Order: sequence, then C-alpha cells, then structure tokens
Amino acid sequence: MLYNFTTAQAQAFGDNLKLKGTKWVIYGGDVNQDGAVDATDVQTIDNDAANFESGYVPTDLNGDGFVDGSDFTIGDNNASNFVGKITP
Ligand SMILES: [Ca+2]
Ligand SMILES: [Ca+2]
Repeated sequence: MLYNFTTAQAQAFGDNLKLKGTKWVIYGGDVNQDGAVDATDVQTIDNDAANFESGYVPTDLNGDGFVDGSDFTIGDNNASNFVGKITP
C-alpha cells in the first residue's frame, strides 16, 4: 500500500504535518522516539554534532549524512514548538 503524506496537512492524524515548500512533511527531531521532541533529543543531537557523527544516524535530521548545527536547529525549533505525536 502506498500513502502520500505530502499532498495536504490532513493526510496525517491531527494535521500533524509541516509545510516545506509545496509539500507537507513529517516533523523531525524525536531522536529517542518517545513521542515528543524535547531537550533530551536536542542534547543527543548536540552531542553527536560535537563528535562529528556521520552516516545514516537518527540525529542527522536533514539527511545530508552529517550531524551538525543545521540538525541542531531543526531539533531545537521543534522542541521549542513542543512538537510531538498526535494519536487517536
Ligand atoms: Ca523524544
Ligand atoms: Ca545533517
């Protein structure tokens, strides 16, 4: 089954998507997958950035293969906005 999240905000439960350009995308930053983007996730990203982590790692939020300040910014912004999962 294929499902396209990108066409409208209502494609996800609770309209829990963010508009990026012309497509709706899933929020990033919940590194530890506990359902919320918070200081714990941001600290993990910061640690991985300080250690110059690279490759396919959860803290590489923008998917460019490196953990750096741009990933930290995404996580920090989403934590500041209390981004988290919305469930039925
Ligand atoms: Ca989290
Ligand atoms: Ca990155």
